[in-house]
Amino acid sequence: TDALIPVVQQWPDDFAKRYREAGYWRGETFGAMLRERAAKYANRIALVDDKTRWTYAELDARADAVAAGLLAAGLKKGDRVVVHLPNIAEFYEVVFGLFRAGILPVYCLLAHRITEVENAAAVSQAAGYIMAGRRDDFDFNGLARELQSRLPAVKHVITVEPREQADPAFTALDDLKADGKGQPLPDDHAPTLPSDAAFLQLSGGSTGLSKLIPRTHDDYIYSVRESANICGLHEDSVYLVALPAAHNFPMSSPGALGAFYAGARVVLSQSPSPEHVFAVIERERVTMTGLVPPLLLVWLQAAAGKPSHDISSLEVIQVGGAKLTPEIARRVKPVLGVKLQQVFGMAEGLVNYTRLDDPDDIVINTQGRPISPDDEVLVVDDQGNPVPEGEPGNLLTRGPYTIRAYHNNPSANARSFTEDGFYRTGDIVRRSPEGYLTVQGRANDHINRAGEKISAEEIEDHLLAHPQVFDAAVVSIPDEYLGERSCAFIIPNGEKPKAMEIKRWIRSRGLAEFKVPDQVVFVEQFSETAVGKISRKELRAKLSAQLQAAS
Ligand code: J2J
Repeated sequence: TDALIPVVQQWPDDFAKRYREAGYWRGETFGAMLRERAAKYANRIALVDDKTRWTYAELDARADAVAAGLLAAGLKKGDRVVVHLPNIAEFYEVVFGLFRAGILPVYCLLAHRITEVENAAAVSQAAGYIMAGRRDDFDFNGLARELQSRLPAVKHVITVEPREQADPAFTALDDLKADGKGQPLPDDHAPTLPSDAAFLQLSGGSTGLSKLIPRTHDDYIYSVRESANICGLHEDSVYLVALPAAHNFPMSSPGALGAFYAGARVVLSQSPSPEHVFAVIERERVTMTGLVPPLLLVWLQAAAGKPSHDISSLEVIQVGGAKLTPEIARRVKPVLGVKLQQVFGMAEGLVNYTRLDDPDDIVINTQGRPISPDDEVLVVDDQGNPVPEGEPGNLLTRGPYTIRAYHNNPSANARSFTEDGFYRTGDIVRRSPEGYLTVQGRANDHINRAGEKISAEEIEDHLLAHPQVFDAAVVSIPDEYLGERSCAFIIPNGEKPKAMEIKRWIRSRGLAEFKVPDQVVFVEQFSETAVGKISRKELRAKLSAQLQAAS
């Protein structure tokens, strides 16, 4: 029913008017955007993976077929479908098909497992789940079966595997498309509005109940279009998706969507490791990609040795998702022979870039400045008062592509947004007089493990469910390679379990592998002072400091 269609908390009228008049919101939609590119670049290659090369015309036609198939299967405009796919061409065929049908993709990371997928499906009230069947390392058919048994509302399970390999319990994408032949598209009778939500993205480090981020066509296309400009994408650019395709960074900063916007070519790699990806770069003459800092380190190592492949087509490497240290930033140009661009972004909106013509000092020492002249950035103390320029403080922001609320989550909204609509990013930054931001740390209890955000509270809750755990605190420990790693402090309940058992326990709870604690430390108590007197947050900080001092 209509009541279930996610309602986007729209920007107040005066803001919306300003954003339109400034030309940020142009009334574009993703479905129409692809149609226009297909008209202009019909026979140019849009998308490449290990087995596929699709032209813009082909991607466009495939998206239509998917849209028609989804509607013929009984899905409706406004429905939500969880998308859980690897870096394969079908990812974009499916996503654009959903956009065209007015159905909202809910993006899960490939690493997510049943618990995260179930949460995303439950909170979004999803009617469908699209996955890639049995892969080398995981059986998504099994996950789909479990999902349907827990949430019967997920009526439609679609697999992108070829028909012959598809589990007969589910609909093969080929069959879905065949069934949709000749069906009209909703554009004919209920066109997608630019102010409609295009999709729901998961907030990084969400606890049990996922925080879902609704992004409208207008606001997201603005960020994508301007990102493509800032990053210098053009028709002859070749953008490599090395990070998980569902993540906001390779999706939109400028990401695959920015590349499509610019009429460029998108190349997908199923692995970001040099052994695999350097060959792809050489073969496809890739010009640009985005990495997280730990991957950059591996690339630097591989390129400093005897490189097995010619990666000289690369012009720009972007690094974001977690803090890049100046020492490593400095090595990028000499070792890889490319320009570095730092990116500090968030799925909720605000994205900062160092500009391609910025001096080295800025590129090495800052995480960039916002996309838009109308991105409002406040750096405030814990009472909400602005700190002196250049001093560290909490980053608050609002603007033409930053959400005003999470989907259907009043308590998270009360915590995460100020009364006048600023998003509390949870990041501690310094701002230079020129408006460049340097990330200093974090105010909230996320662990940023190689760019993957982990909520301490979520892991603690799962640990507390173990019979031999009396209490647990999960903290972030600095890590030379990962940036941060996770450590679980545990007060055993009677007999002490083995650390391996604790890790196995977290896995058995159906969570992504990156959430398994890297380290487990058993303690008799957390603190000499009464535990009740300090907050969880203070406790975590204290435990982390103790462990670092001891090592
Ligand atoms: C330090 N911390 C950073 C950076 C993100 C582009 C790039 C990244 C993301 C992303 C994204 C950082 N230095 N360069 O969505 O479009 C941390 C901050 C931030 C959180 C957001 C994009 N870049 N971070 O990482 O939603 O703590 O988005 O608030 O996953 O990552 O995480 P996420």
